[in-house]
Amino acid sequence: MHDAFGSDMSAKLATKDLDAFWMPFTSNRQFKKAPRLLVSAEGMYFTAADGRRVLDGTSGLWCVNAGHCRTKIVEAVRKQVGELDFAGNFQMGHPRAFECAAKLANIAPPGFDHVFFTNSGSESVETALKMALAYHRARGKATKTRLIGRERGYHGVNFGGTSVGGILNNRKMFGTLLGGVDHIRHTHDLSRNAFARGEPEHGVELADDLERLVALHDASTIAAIIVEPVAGSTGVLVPPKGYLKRLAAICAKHDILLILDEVITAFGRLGAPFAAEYFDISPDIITTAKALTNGTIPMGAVLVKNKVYDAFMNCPEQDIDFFHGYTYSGHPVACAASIAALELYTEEGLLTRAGELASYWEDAVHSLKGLPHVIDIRNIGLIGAIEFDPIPDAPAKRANDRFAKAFEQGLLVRATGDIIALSPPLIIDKSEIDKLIDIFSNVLKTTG
Ligand code: PXG
Repeated sequence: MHDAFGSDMSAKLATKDLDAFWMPFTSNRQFKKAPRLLVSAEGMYFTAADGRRVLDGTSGLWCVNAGHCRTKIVEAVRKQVGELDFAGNFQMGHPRAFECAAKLANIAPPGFDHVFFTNSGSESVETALKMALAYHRARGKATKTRLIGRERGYHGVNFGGTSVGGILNNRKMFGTLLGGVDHIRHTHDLSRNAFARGEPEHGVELADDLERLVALHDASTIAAIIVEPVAGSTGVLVPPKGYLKRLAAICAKHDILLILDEVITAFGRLGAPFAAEYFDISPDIITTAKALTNGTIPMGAVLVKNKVYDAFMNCPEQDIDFFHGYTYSGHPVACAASIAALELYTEEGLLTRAGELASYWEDAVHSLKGLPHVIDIRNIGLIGAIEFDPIPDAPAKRANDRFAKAFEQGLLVRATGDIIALSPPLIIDKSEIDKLIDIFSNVLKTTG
């Protein structure tokens, strides 16, 4: 016997069974009228509640880079939870957290020898922003308190991340947010860059917008800028050629910390372990989460350049050096999952596999050009995006309809605004890429 929530759950779940869960970033009433439920997963596929296999075109939510339910990670979690379920890391410690941090520092870009653990991308962002403020203060530069973000940026949903974020709908309901925050312009420019393959040609000069804010506020008031190397949630905005290097140079010139938010790009999404390496820049702080554990257990990590860490280590030895942390910072089960995931990524060459598939993927995604309502296609690494002309007075409907249709036809994609984003697990092979594109081109041909 299974109750309504058992594993043989059919699509016939009554609306009342779904009522209690207030779902995140969801049109709850619409969803509950026609729920899309996933009940199991393996490798490249989910299984839906009605038994259909659904190709995962989004790595869950940019998480499962090695594919679903990988035995090595599942076993590591099973073992850890029976051995040490919980131990804190405030003035105590357990070996898994140290092991995990060392493993991460080992694959991190040069000069990132220290790791602060969190439980999500949002918490990694808050941690990085607070670190930036405290860093300058610890160096006697206490006037550097301003935080800069970018229009259309997404840095999670807590107050700091929402404040430096630049997506209207994520901000407008929540009052004045943090003070002392400003934003540089975004880089999306269809008039010059539509259908660019990889990094677009035009827009390097948009990095100079940081100079505009320096001229307005003075560098002595600016602590840090946070940007995504490739803006994900807003619909995949690939940075113009040379843009990130120019931004990094302006930061260095003005002693502004560069926080690279790699929550979706870390762990091989672009074909290098970190986007910092892919774009050949050296930020000061890198925020991660998601694929850190292959999505198996919630966890985030902030990778810290040595100069930042060292600035905190000048206080008297008996003093707490950073008044910040979470009960679950470095949770043993999350650490076990992460250690196993990082080993798996290395063993299977997944940290660089996207680079091997990138040109095949690029051709595949751009083959959708010319289909109805497609006004742009973008790609980098194993990321793709298709943008549609919006239906007048019904923003986001075009992409939402295609997302729903794709799910019916056995493919999970992600809709954001009038854009569909694709980010399959890095284990995808060429025949699965063909299948994904096949299903989706059919959806585009048959949806109004
Ligand atoms: N920074 C970036 C760059 C992100 O992409 C976060 C921070 C926040 O992470 P948490 O773990 O707190 O959600 C994110 C999250 C999508 C999508 O469809 C993207 C995210 C989350 C959910 C959906 O693009 N990114």
